[in-house]
Amino acid sequence: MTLKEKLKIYYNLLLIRNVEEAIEDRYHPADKMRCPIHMCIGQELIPSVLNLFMKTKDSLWSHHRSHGYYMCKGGSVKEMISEFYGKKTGTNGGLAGSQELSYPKTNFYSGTILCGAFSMAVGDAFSKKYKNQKNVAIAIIGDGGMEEGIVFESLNIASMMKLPIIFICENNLYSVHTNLKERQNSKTIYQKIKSFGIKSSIYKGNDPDRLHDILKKITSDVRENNKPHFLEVSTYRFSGHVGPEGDDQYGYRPKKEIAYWKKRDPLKYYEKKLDKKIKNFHIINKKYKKKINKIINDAFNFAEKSQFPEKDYLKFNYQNTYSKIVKKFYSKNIQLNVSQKDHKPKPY
Ligand SMILES: Cc1ncc(C[n+]2csc(CCOP(=O)(O)OP(=O)(O)O)c2C)c(N)n1
Repeated sequence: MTLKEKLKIYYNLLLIRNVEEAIEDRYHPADKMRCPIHMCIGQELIPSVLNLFMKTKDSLWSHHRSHGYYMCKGGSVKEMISEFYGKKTGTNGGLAGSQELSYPKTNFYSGTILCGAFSMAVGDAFSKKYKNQKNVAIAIIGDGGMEEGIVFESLNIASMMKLPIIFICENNLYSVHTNLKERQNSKTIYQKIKSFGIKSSIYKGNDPDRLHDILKKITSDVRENNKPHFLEVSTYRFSGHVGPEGDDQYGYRPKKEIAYWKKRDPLKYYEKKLDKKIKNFHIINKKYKKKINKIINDAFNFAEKSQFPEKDYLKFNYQNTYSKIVKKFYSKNIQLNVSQKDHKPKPY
C-alpha cells in the first residue's frame, strides 16, 4: 500500500466526518434542510477505502445511510447540500432530499426501500455482463436490510447468473432501535450467504489498511471472474438512527457498548497511526482540514444562494422525463425491428 493511498483514505475519512458534523451543526435552528437525514458518523470506514477501487463506470447502489458513499463515488458536496436545502441546483433538483440521493454522473444511486440496493444492482450487473462491459456493481445495505425477503432472491439470481456484484452489509448491530440479537437467532450474517454458492467473508475491525487489502482482493476477483462476492463489515453509528438529533436518551444502546465503539473510532485510529508513521503528518493534516472546511463553507453558501425549483417543476420534469423514455423505447424497437430470435439473451 502506497503512502498516497494511505493519505487518500485518511482524507476520505476526514471529509465524510467533517461534512456530516457540519450538517448536524447547521441543521437547527435554521431548519433550512427539511428532509430526514441518516448520518453515517462512525461508519466512514467502508466508503473511504472502497473509493480507491471504484471506477467511474462501476455503479454504486447504496442504502439510506448514503452520504459517505455518495462523496466517495465522487459526488459534489455543493450539489448534495443544495439537495438537502431543496434547491434547484441540488443533485436531484431539490426533489429527492437525503433519502433518495442519486448522481448519475458518477453512477451513484441510493434509496430508502430497504434492500432496494441489492435488487437494483442485480439488474444493473446483468446489463453490464450482457453488454460485455468490464465494470462491476457495488451494493450496500445494513443488517436490518438483510432481513428483507428480496435479499435472498437477489443473491440467488446473482449466483446463478454469475453477476459481477460486490454485495456489502454494514452491520452496525441495530435496525432503528432494535439490536440484532432480538431480531435473529443466527449469530453471523455472512455465514448464511455461503449456502447460495457465493464467496462470503467478514471484516471485524477499524483498520483501513486491513480493509484495503481485503477490498483489493475482492474487487479484482469480481472484475476478473464475473462472479459475486458478499462482504460483511462490523461497524457502529455514533449518531441517532435518523438525525440530526441523537436518540441515545431512549436507552436502547448500553453506554458500555457506545464507549467500546467510540474507542475504536476509525478516523481517530487512523489519524494516530499515520501520525506515528508519516513524518510531518500534522502539516498535511492541517492542510486537509483547511481544504475540507472551505469545501463545506462553499457548499453551504452555494445552497443558501441557490433558487428553489419553480412551481411546476415537478410536473414538468416528470412529463419531460417520461416522454423521453417512451420515445427512446419506441425508437429503439423500430430501429432494431426486434424479433424473438434477435432478442435471445446470451447464455450466462
Ligand atoms: C422495505 C422497508 N421496510 C421498512 C423500512 C423502514 N426502515 C427504515 S430504516 C430501517 C432500519 C434499517 O436498518 P439497517 O438496514 O440495519 O440500516 P441502518 O439504519 O442501521 O444503517 C427501517 C426498518 C424501509 N425503509 N423499507
